[in-house]
Amino acid sequence: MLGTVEKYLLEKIRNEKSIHITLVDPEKISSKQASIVAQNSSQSGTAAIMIGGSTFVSQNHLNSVVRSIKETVEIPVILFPNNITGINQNADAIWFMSLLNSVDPYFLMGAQILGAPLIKKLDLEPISLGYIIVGEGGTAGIIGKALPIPYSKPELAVAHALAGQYLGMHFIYLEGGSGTKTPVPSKIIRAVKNVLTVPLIVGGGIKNKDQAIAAVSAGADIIVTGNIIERNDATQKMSEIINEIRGK
Ligand code: 1GP
Repeated sequence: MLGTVEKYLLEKIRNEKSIHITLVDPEKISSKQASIVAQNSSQSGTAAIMIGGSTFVSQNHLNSVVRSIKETVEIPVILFPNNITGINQNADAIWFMSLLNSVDPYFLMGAQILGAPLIKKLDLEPISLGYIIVGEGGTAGIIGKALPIPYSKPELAVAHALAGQYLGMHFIYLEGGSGTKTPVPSKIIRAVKNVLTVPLIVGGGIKNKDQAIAAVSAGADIIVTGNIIERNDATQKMSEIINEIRGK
């Protein structure tokens, strides 16, 4: 049976075609700043808040970031963990993810086995996700010991995405790496979208509406932006992105 947050995301995609999620990296932000970002993002029309980064953050700090966001906004808060330390009881859901192109079994199934009992105990909603690192891959690629798929090899991205779908994953995420100069190219998004029956998430390096439109026009159902929240004109940029992708 699907959980509440997953149903909400699927329904939103059905109604709006493509949606936006804001990623908050707890390493880079105080809990007060996090609640302001969440408030602004929510007012701009983002569908949910994802919380996670690529390296370790104190669990006390993670806890206060999640709590202050939950106290501020109504939209779902979904954990985006890089390890079992990214689990927190105050969120609504967690991307239960496997890094499909990692060479380290820990990131394929090890952390998941360690974390699953705690997720059950905390009654967090797990949302199954196949995570694939493409292009430069950024810090996530290094920490996750991934063999990033070059942008020149869309067929390899397709093979990974299909494998995730055939294993029963409910969402597939093409990750270009946070802050990457070149977001995931349309060619790769289109090729992957062509074979998928589950929603496709695309993130990494999306900084403006043109890049967002390119991603959704190529088939992204969800785009994730993180780094732009650090800009002075973040709220305006985010509103532009969200308004542009609606209905595309
Ligand atoms: C990273 O895909 C996300 O996991 C978002 O990337 O920070 O570059 O927006 P940015």
